[in-house]
Amino acid sequence: MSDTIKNVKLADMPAYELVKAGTGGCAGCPSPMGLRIVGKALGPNSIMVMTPSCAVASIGVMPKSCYDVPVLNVCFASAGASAAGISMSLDAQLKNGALSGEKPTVFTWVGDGGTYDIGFQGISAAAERNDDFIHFCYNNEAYSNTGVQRSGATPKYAVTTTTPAGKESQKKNVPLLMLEQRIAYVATASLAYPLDFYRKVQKAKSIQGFKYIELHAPCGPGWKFASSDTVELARLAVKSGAWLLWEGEHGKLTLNAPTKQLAEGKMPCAELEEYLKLQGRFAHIMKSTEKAAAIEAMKSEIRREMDFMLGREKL
Ligand SMILES: Cc1ncc(C[n+]2csc(CCOP(=O)(O)OP(=O)(O)O)c2C)c(N)n1
Ligand SMILES: [Mg+2]
Repeated sequence: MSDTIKNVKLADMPAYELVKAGTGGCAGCPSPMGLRIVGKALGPNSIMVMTPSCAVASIGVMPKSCYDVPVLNVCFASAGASAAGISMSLDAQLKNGALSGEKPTVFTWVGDGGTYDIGFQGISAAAERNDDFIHFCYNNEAYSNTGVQRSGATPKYAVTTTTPAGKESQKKNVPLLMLEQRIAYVATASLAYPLDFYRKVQKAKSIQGFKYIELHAPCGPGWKFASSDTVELARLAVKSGAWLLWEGEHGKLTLNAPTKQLAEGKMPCAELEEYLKLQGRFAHIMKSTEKAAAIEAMKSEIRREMDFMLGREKL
């Protein structure tokens, strides 16, 4: 990693905008916010692959698009295969002279439903083949576009339209699965830490092979919070330990600030309740007689995750 990538500042971010005026996203939608940073890190010489999601539904009406780069909207199951095919085709064209110059960066922009559940097989296969593209999962912890159904990334206790009494099982941890697939680069990111996200995208661009970056993406209509609070929710998730920031290269894990300081006890975690009480999807817990026990259970799960990651970092 070069020092310029390490010491990135806000002023280093290019003016380039991947998301143009006219996005149909909800007010406060985390997807265009995240994509703007992705565009600044990758630049216009990029090709984006999407699966059905809010990011696709808000693209605009044909023949218009709010995205500045070529976009392919493919079916859920084929994101991994489609991005791999495009990347291989570019390699072949560069080799036989049909294309010259720098290879466009191929990346996917897929939701948690598309990543954790419906498209998982194809993404896992691309990771195993070490295909040369970046897979982004913008994780809004539900199938938001179709009315907020639960996904494998929905946290325990959260109300969705298919878990009206609160989800009973724990969420899956796909970034950790990717770490254990020992892919070229894996990272988690947050909208509240844009420089960390930008650096991670730049770093992924500089590495050959399969890269996976998951952005925590609080969804106002889905989680039931005010549209002006998206970044605040993202920040509280990190500060309370509900979302951990880390990166890994070929199985070697590094915890990032402030997660590392929180996990090591060098900085106190924000009260989890501050994060939960802003979200209507946890309102049933906040009003229940089991509130204290549920919050304690969530905190102990966070502690377990932090201890696990601290131990994993030493390997
Ligand atoms: C194979 C298939 N199953 C279901 C759907 C319906 N569908 C369209 S978007 C969507 C939700 C996707 O959720 P996610 O990937 O998390 O993206 P988000 O909507 O949250 O942005 C679903 C289930 C579909 N288009 N194709
Ligand atoms: Mg989603």
